[in-house]
Amino acid sequence: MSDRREFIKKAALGSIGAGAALHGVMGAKGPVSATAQNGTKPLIISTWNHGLAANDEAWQQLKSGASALDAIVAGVGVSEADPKVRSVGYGGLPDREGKVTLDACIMDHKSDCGSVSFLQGIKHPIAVAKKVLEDTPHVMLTGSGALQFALEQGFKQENLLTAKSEHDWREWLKKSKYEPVINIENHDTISMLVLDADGNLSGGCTTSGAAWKMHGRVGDSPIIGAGLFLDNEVGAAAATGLGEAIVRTAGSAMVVELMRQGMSPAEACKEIVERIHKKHINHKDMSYLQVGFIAVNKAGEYGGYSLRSGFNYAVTDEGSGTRLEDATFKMTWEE
Ligand code: SD4
Repeated sequence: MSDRREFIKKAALGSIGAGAALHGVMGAKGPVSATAQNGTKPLIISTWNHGLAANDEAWQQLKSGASALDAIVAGVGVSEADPKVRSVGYGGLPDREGKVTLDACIMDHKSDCGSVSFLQGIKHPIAVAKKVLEDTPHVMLTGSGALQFALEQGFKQENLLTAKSEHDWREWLKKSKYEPVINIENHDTISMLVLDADGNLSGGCTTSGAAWKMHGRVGDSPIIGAGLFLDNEVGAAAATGLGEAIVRTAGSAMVVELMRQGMSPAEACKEIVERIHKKHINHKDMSYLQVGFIAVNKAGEYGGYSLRSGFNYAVTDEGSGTRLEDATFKMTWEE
């Protein structure tokens, strides 16, 4: 049987028994009253509404027999190439020196991972991260070393600062005030989690990071355990939001550990958001703090939760296709 037919057969089997999807109280403030879950395989979940196009591409790739990692690279690659997505890849908002610097990582079901950080001039950092995973003895390459590796691998160096992003940077320069309000100006890091037809987990994450950051700043997104983590025995989690807060708390790794202890994906995301909130109540970052997590477990249950309102994620499965779901959140921006 061809890979493609095998995939379709497994996908069809996976959808049997999905039954009534128990979706949580989405877009609502307060506790997670029901676990968002579906239970089908394969399943793709990614952050923010540009995850819709990314999921569709990744889904098509899976359907044509691509590996989960190739599906992730192609899927989040749609956001990386889209200049309208202002916090990923080409067209991403630059740092305070007008440089677009990119962070990305990828991880597979064997816990192999690859990551690039502070990479400039390469439109698809997620593809370079995959090369780090496959073709080096390392997990992470950064800055000029990551660029050198990318060029050696045949990636093309190009200018990623669009006229629009340059214009916005010049406007920002007039005041040069750093206000990293992730949910308003900066909300587009794409993190994608895949549960494939075989029940294996993988994930990827790619971003131009917080706009107007200091030159050289690296966020959570390329850091395994912070922006992305998975354990194929348990589940996968990924983050968006203020990277500093996610790194301080090893956010995604903690979500996975809570799922290991029996929490549902939605409960685990909520617990870690609560923890991050508690640790930041008197912190200088609190006034603009936003963090959000998505998670999926081995059974195909998934969920998401954010500190503040406005976070959503795209979900794709066989039974319901691709849709956008609003995450439950703890508080509004006014609180
Ligand atoms: C960062 N976590 O570099 C990224 C930004 C982000 O939604 O996720 N924005 O801090």
